Amino acid sequence: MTGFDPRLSRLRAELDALLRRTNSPVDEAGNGIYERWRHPVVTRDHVPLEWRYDLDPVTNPHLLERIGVNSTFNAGAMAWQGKYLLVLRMEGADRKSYFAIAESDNGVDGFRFRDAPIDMPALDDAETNLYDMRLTAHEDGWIYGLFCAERHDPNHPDDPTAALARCGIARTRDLDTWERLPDLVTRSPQQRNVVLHPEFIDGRYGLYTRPQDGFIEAGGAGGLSWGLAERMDNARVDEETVVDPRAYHTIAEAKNGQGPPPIRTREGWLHLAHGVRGTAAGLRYVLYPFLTELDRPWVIRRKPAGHLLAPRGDERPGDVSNVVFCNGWIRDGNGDDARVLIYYASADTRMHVATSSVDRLVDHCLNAPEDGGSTATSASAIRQLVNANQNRSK
Ligand code: M1P
Repeated sequence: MTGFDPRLSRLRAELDALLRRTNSPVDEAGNGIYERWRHPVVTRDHVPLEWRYDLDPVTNPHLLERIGVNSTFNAGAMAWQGKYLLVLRMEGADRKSYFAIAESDNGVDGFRFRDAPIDMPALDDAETNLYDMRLTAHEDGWIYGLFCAERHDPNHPDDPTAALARCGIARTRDLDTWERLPDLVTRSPQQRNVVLHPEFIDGRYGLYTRPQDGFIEAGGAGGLSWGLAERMDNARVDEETVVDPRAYHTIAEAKNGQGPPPIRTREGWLHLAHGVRGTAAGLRYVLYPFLTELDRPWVIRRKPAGHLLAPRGDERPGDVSNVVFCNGWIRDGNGDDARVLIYYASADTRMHVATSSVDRLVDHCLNAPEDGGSTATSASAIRQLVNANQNRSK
């Protein structure tokens, strides 16, 4: 279609139809633990035209896209003023990521971006790329955003692939104006995946960390970890202890990290994490839950075997296939039956939602078998279940 006005009308109509499209749970019995929803909730096609096009027919007579969006993924999430809010990792065609907020009235469709991306202050000129924000409404009254702040590794000036990942920290009271705080200091040289616990621990801030030796490889680092900081401005964690270790022949052999901040439940803190293992086709990212003790959120009470959610069907095509990633979920209500909206990205490309409830996720954590560590124990768990079912039907 040529001509400025007809093309603009068509672009507006397509975007409008997408924003009005209703979503529905996928019509299958599923596993009972959660339901996937049919349509992705935010894609690059949801991005406002004003962000991508010069809409002046004098300076852009062919109405060409000037700034491309590659993908919209890995969103932090929270309930905010009656809306369901996502802070998305937006990746431009130039590969730089930035943060932008999209909001919905019901959490499953109709996500609309605010007028412009977040104006996040930079710490210095060397900071190159910010992404994967975890939002924590902390009991100190601030809303914190913790994210990866990446820069070229100055120790390897001749290697354009050498990168350093730190945990960037910003805070806000209104999700509009953000105050940037100094990056988290830890002993580990690479800290890409850090999540703030929502409550004080004896007056200190609890942080789920993921120390790594390299930018991609965990190296000798033990797994999803935990540390305490006295303060969040100039935050420093001197000691990290492993909460959930990486383990041979599990879904988290290569690395694992906390997803969103955990949810307080009657049975303990409910967590969602990502586990990563190597395959012939590259790294595979899946999501798994576990419960930790209420008074000691760094101590696992129970962890079911394997993954809860893994890439499937239409979730596989994209920039990095075989990846689902979650850094945002919303507890929708106070009771044990409260709905939980799990926002997950597929293939580092788009955002989806799956819905569950606190009691279903807790039930899964408490009652699905744990990983026994071998073929024999996995097969034995099934035989026990079969025997129990056979005895029940006698
Ligand atoms: O491509 C999968 C993920 O890779 C990185 O994750 P990690 O920190 O585990 O290495 C990040 O770039 C993440 O955003 C991405 O989804």
